[in-house]
Amino acid sequence: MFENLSDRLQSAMHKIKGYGKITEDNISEMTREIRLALLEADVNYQVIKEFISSVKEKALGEEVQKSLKPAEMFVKIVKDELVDLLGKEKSDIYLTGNPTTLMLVGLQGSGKTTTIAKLGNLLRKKYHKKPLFVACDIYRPAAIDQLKQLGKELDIPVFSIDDNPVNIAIKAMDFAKENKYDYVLIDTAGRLHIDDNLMQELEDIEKAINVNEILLVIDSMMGQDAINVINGFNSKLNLTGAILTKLDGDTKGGVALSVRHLTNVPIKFVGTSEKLDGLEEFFPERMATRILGMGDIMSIVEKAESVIDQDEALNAAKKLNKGNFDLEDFLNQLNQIKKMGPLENIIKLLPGVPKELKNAQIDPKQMAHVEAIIKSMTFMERKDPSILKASRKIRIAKGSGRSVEEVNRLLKQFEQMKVMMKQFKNKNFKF
Ligand SMILES: Nc1nc2c(ncn2[C@@H]2O[C@H](COP(=O)(O)OP(=O)(O)O)[C@@H](O)[C@H]2O)c(=O)[nH]1
Ligand SMILES: [Mg+2]
Repeated sequence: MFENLSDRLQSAMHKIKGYGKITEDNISEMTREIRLALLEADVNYQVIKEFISSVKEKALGEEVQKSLKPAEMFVKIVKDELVDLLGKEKSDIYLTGNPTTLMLVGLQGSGKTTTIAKLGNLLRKKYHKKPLFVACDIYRPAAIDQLKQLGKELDIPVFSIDDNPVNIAIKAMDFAKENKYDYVLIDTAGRLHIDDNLMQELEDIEKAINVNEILLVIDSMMGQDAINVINGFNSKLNLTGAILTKLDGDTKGGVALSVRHLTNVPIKFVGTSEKLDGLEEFFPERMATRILGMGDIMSIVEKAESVIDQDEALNAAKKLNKGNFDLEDFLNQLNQIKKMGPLENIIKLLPGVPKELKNAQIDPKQMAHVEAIIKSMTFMERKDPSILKASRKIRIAKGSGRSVEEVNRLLKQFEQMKVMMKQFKNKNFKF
């Protein structure tokens, strides 16, 4: 995410740490580098100008000059300004309607339909809502099919009837109330450009029913044009927020960093993959720390919480503590980690990880091999690997399609891990 911007800002921040004290000269040098980084990231010119002047003013302030750690102070100023630029506080989604109604709008291909599905998934999982999808993009039959397909995958019903979008929305609301759905998500039609007919249709839906949120979906690859699109939609509809999609692609970051400042529409969610769990709530603070390479532990913790079975994790921790963690437990833990998605995505969020490692592709096959080896063991062998003698190892190697060396390596690593855990324990680490 925003790799180039991130690299450039981080190398600028790194440089300043080499300076003993902060002078006007090196502030100028730093801000020049930051300015270039933002320009390259396609951040709006006006936004850059204000950002830089604000950083400069604060850096020249007395507090920094007198500080014992001026470099840290400078980094903090940049971070705080970034947080401000991204919207300062998290902007929550409306949850307390009865039912709550949300409409997604945006250009064609921006990701509305996919995001409806992701939102339904998230609202149900995190906020225990009972969502209903409404198909108001009636012009392309494929669009309705796409929503139905996604609804089927998630087991979330799709309200779809043969009528005009306004009537569909009205009848969907009645249906939701009768059937006690507490979150209505309306998928709307898009066009390639802002178009009067479409705007009129969206306005008519807004007037006909009580909509709590109108969220504009924007493709983050779009570049500066996105600002015109947002202003166009915002002038006709009461937008309550924006969702930036495709942040997993090689978007430079300009839109994300310019939107809030130029339009005052808060970013509420970001799309981070094509999959149905690829939607995150947007936290300005976390995004800023991520961009500056300070890591984003909170996002890892949250991701872990959403996919990891708490009881199982606790159980494993207890076993580790007692020293009787076996290969069966190890296999369970591997499966839990797998649920968090590709490992390289998690590593990217860790603070202070060197760039080479961040960009390393972790071969999922490696994990699959470990899994295959453990699965080729009998239950007794997993519980007590010490019974594994040569003949058993040969059998396991054959069964898993791996070599005996690999089996040995895994066993050795597992023993080392146990020793390490014991050391933690002796140091009174609490799990
Ligand atoms: N990589 C990635 N692809 C996305 C994301 N959101 C949507 N897409 C893809 O963008 C394309 C258009 O999405 P769709 O929901 O049909 O857009 P709509 O025309 O606005 O309804 C589809 O291929 C989606 O899979 C995202 O966050 N990341
Ligand atoms: Mg669509």
